[in-house]
Amino acid sequence: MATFDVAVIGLGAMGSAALFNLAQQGQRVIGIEQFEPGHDRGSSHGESRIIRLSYFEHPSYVPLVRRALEKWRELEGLCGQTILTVTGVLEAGFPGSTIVNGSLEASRLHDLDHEVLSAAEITRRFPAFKVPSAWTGLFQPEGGFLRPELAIGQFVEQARRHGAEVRTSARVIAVEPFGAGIRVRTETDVIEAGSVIVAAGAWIGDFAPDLKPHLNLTRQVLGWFSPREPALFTPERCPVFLLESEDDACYGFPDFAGTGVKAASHRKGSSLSSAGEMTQDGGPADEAQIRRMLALAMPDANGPLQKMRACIYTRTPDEEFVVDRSPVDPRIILASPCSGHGFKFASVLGEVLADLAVGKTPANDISRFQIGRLTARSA
Ligand code: PYC
Repeated sequence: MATFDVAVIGLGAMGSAALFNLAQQGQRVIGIEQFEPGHDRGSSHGESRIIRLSYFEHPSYVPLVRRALEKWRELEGLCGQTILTVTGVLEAGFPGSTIVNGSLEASRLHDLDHEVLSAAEITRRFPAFKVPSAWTGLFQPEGGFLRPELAIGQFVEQARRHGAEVRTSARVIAVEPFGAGIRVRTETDVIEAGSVIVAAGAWIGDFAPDLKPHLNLTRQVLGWFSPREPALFTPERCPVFLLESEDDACYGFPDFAGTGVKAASHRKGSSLSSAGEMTQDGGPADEAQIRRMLALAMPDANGPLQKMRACIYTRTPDEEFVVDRSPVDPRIILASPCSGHGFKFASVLGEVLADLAVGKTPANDISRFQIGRLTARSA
């Protein structure tokens, strides 16, 4: 039987980052992944992910994103590849937009560089956008996009270089506390560790019975569209965007790889009863949903469809995260449900999870992500 200081279940964004941080600290650590790192069945694929500082969901995320930025740059320094591209982030919406108003509040509270723009100013500045005249926008220059598959691959690679063991195509079937630690059973093996990080994304409910009833898995469709005027949609001229109309919120990316402008709804999605149900294809209704926002606010991006893909959001009722010790056993650390906006934090949450796993108090405040806030509701 193999014995480790820490076992990490799931090598998606959070798990691979935790594995790296633990290995870098010299811990004996193993990472166990049911597929291959960077696979497309969960929540950490699709070529691009947003990083933004003016956090509309709550201003208390801002210090965490700041640390995440530093940690992404650290990973780039180690691997010599570009993982983070700064384009700035444009958020625009109807009067009363929770995205624009929330971002403005976070920007002011944390003294972030930002500009408030009218609809006409948005188009003058970024001609890719032609939003309705009543809309306003907020531009925050420090955000941009991350390359998820590359980032995960590099976390795993760097972890291996620091001595981590990695098992892929290994499905965990049980996580069992015993006197000296936690036993992890895969279909073929038994592994013992002092503590376990469960970063199983959309599969986390299988290992967290207290959490499972509070999670809603949704299938989110992503579309790549060939812009009608490609020159307007390069990363130099078109920032990462979040757009909020009265009935939807969409996000997207400039055409940085010649594969089109990627856009998706952040709100609409279809419920899944399990992660295994997710299929990769999108249908005409998915395409029409995304095109509605492009037609409204970015008409020149509304060109031929290149491809559609899907990913999973693991949503909590308050659309926030869970990063906490398990109520079953404090040596089991749960990290994952991120409600569709977690990827950017992987670099810093990797550090936080490593600290929790070795019994240290994390430098960043994660009290917002306690599991008790969800379980108390049903008590
Ligand atoms: O990760 O910031 C994010 C995000 C916003 C909408 C979808 N993802």
